[in-house]
Amino acid sequence: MDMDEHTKHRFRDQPARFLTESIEEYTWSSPLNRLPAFDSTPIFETPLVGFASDDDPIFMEYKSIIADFHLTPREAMTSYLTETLGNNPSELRTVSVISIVLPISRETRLSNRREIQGPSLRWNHTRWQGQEFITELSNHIASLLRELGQYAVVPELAPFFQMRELPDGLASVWSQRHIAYAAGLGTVGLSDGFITPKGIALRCTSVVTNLEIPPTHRPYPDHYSNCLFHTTGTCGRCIKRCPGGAITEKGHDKKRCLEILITEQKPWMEGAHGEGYIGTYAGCGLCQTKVPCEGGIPPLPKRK
Ligand code: B12
Repeated sequence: MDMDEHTKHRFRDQPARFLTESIEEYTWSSPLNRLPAFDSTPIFETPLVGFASDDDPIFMEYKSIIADFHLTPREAMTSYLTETLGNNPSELRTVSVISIVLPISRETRLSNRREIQGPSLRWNHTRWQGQEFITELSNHIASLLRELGQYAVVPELAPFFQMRELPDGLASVWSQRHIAYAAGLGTVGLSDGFITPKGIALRCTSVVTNLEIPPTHRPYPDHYSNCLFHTTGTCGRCIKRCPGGAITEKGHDKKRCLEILITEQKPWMEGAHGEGYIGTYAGCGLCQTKVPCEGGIPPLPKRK
């Protein structure tokens, strides 16, 4: 890519705006953000973009909220510099994280609303083809930052990314929802899903860079405030939507959820629900559709 002076100037002047626009433009124009089996209609709508700084104490708090192995943005960048580039990380002054939420298209949400036991074909294609697009988008933003003279790494695609087994189920060294919360993009809900102004039906990614970017304000009073069940004690619609009882008033049972995804929805992959399902599992997502938080933050009638 040949960077003209105007582009460099826009980047230096307003990095948050420049990056947000670059992410939006790539999402609107990439052929990978399209479902070939559904008339090439878009997979994701306009993304939400937020920024957080490694200086934010929340990243150290995640070491007790999640586990000690959860990486701070600085640790992710240091691993990248030493393992991938063989550089001395002492020169790192600032580390920021760019968090990107990709809302699933309305048509796909509508198709999944009609389902009661496993995902619609559109949702299944979104799970796998959507993730391919997310990989491309993440790599594109990291390359753009490198072209502009920064270091950049996509933690989920880096060699240091790992999944670990905790007593209550799987956890990764880089949790996208926790990163998105830090970057002010939303809060979690009873189902564990991340609820943003564009809803809970989404996928997300993030990029770490040594660029200084003003952090996004976190407008939410706490990490559950977008969930009706947590704020008013009402709702709980996701409890009823789960086809295998993995969600209760106590929250989300990850081990049970995994069993439903891998074992109980296996017939979907074998044609029980029609032809054309792709990937290694069908993808479910029923708790993210036909719920009040599906496409936005539900209005809160009254607080507990
Ligand atoms: C492991 C994993 C799973 C496991 C376990 C899920 C889990 N809860 O961890 C299984 C296989 C069961 C699973 C299932 C699904 N997954 Co999954 N999964 C992941 C993965 C790879 C890692 C998650 C992780 O590390 N979690 C760490 C643990 C500790 O976090 P947690 O349990 O969710 O954390 C809860 C508590 O810590 C609590 N909490 C307590 N105190 C505090 C304090 C603060 C400040 C905060 C913020 C939170 C918090 O809130 C959190 C709720 O999210 C991520 C990708 C990634 N790298 O993040 C995708 C991801 C979480 N999955 C996703 C999706 C879409 C799904 C499915 C719908 C299936 C599908 N179609 O792909 C289902 C539904 C899951 C559900 N209801 O949450 C999306 C999330 C979308 C969303 N709206 O939230 C992600 C981010 C993938 C992506 N690239 O977009 N998944």
